[in-house]
Amino acid sequence: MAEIKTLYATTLSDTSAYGQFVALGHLARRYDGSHWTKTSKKYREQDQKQVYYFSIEFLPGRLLKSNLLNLGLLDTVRAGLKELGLDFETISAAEPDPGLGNGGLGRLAACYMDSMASLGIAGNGNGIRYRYGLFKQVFMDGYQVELPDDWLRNGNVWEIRRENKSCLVRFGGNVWMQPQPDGTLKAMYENTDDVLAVPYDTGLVGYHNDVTNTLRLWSVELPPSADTTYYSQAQRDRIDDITKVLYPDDSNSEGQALRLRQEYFFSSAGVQSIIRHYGLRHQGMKELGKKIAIHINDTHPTLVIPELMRILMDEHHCTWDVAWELTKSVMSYTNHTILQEALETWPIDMFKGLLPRIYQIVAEIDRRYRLAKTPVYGEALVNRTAPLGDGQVRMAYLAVIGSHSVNGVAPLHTELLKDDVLRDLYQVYPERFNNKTNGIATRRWVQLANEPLANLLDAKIGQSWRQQPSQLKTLLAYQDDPKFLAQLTQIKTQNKQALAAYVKKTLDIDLRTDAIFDVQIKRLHAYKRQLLHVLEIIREYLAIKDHPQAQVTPRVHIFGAKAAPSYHYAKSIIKLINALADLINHDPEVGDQLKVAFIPNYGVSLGELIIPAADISEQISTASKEASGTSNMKLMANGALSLATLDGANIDIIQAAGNENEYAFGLTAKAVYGYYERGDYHAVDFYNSNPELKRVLDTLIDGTIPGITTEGREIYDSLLRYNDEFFVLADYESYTQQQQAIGADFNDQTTWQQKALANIAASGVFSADLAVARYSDDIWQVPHAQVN
Ligand code: H2P
Repeated sequence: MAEIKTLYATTLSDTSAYGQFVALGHLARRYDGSHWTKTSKKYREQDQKQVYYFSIEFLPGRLLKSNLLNLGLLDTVRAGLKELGLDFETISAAEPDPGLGNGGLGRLAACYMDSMASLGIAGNGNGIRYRYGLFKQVFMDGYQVELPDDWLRNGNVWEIRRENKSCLVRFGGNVWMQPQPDGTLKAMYENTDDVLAVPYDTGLVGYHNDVTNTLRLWSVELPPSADTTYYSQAQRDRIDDITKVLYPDDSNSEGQALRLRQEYFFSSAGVQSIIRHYGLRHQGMKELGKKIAIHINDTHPTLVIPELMRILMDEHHCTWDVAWELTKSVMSYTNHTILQEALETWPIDMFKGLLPRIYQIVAEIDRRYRLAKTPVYGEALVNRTAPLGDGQVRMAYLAVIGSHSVNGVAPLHTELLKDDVLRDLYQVYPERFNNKTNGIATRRWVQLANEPLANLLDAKIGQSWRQQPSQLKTLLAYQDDPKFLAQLTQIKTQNKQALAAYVKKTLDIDLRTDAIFDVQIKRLHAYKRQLLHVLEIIREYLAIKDHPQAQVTPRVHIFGAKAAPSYHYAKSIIKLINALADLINHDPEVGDQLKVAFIPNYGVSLGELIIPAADISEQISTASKEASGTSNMKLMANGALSLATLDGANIDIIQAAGNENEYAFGLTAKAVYGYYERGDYHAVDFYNSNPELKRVLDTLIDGTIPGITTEGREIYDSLLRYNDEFFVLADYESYTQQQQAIGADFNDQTTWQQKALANIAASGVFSADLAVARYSDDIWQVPHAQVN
């Protein structure tokens, strides 16, 4: 391989897997580079409307394999390497997996970027190039310990530093408006803290269509003035901090200010670069709404609204009214959660100090909103919904007021936005609200992650499903084909073997591949209720201890989850799961009937290993709390059956695949709201009236599970003393009943695989390509390749 010689002046056999990966990465880039240039040229020549997707998180996963797949080179490269005696999978696994996100939000952004490129949409990602990814999770004595994720240590083959496209971002100082001879006002600044935003671009390769789009991530550096001005180490560190880590701890005001700086940093740099690019081809700003769409993914990038206003007014001399109409026509906003904690607000004093000009603009948006809406909707509603209120800047409200479209991510979630969380704003702007149910990139989650399944599908229904996901439903014709069902079992077993080997290697636990692989993979959060799953494991454990001779269907409970570093309760749950795993996995009486594997450091790459091996997909959030969920879709597409509450997109999954093919249970959102309204939820009543539940809960504090004295008590108290905020106990009975049904049904593999098949067949509905096509038609108004 010439590539290796050029790069390392060494031979293949002397090169590490990482070195081989870098060489292959360069090779892929060489192929893709011409597409990238051609794509930009084509967009420019055709003056195609650009979509800019702003997100504080992007979780693209490893890119080598997906780029090769999309370029149509995967099989060739694999075969070529084999001839050289090299294993592609080993090389591909040497690529660092960029952890530039936390969970569903960042992964959704990555899936949508992939779909935009694959549908030929001029889509651009805009985010932050974090120096360190989300922490690396290890367990020590069962506790989560966070280690830095130094993902850029050896450089990054995919990115290109574009120093010539850097721009300054301004913080602090004083600002005033100076009248000009021509009657306009000019914003004047003094004593500002400027930083340099430097873009790093990564090509995003479309599927078999010669399109390569751009993900632009911004990194902070000292401004050019640092060449002639002294910056102390403390000042340098303060600047470096802006793009150092994702979600700095915001439990104190310094951390909060840092997050605000991060958010303005990438919003401002992104908008500046958009306007500069637009200005290359257009005179004046008139066409902006026709040529640009800016998407605000969750509230973090909301400051793109006042930033665009600033640039239009201060730098392009638009009047307020013109700038405001343009801004609204360009902006759209997706809300991703109804949890109060995620509706960001900033103390006005902090905001004003850090972003004085932006504050003036937000204050003017606020003043005009109040002026226009008070006569129509009354003072009370306007006070509740204005961008400024209670001493805070309210980002979600600003996002709604400054956009032409606001969407939720599943039908139930959108209804809850309208009825509850954003109810007042829905009165004011009913026409802006719409639903866009989430979707997943089937390319990554089936074609790459589960190649045996993808090949079987090709053989059975042809390859068109790879581009037209609705074709998957033609699989239903094989529901009574015993040979096909047996092949599904065989593939699942093969995938379970791969996962079992990994678990053996990392955790030294032996898993039976004929056991039910019962999987819960997502952020560790009280509303996602990993705790409910834990109670079932304790129940199963006690049942085996009571009747060691009884026949049970063997089970493996698999978890993957990180807890936010300052989220104490979530960390206690991790400790509980690990302590329980320790007890069960080492109990000779339990043997291989029951195992618990908490796989550390969950992320995209581990997802690719776990999801194809799952039989059961645990989607057990308290109804109304999970906006959509996307692991539910990935697991379904790989033939797992959902054990699910009627929450988020679970409802749509159950509807698409058929209730008989899933295990639904628990309170409805309406029932949850009923408890809130009446105020009559008494967790302790469930404890007192259900002896089995009482016994299960008591194990948290009676020493049955060693090593959890404090955590056990804390969790027990959260349920009984503090009345179980997320209704775990209310759903215990219906959940454990469904778990027992699963145990019985799994023994009939033919019926089970028929259900798995129904899930795979229905999963096309949840393709990101279809979701992105809906965003394009309804919100961004951009053309795209046909998909159905
Ligand atoms: C969030 C929501 C999910 C949703 C996802 C993408 C914030 O992701 O909670 O319900 O599917 O956005 O819209 P997560 O919890 O995985 O961090």
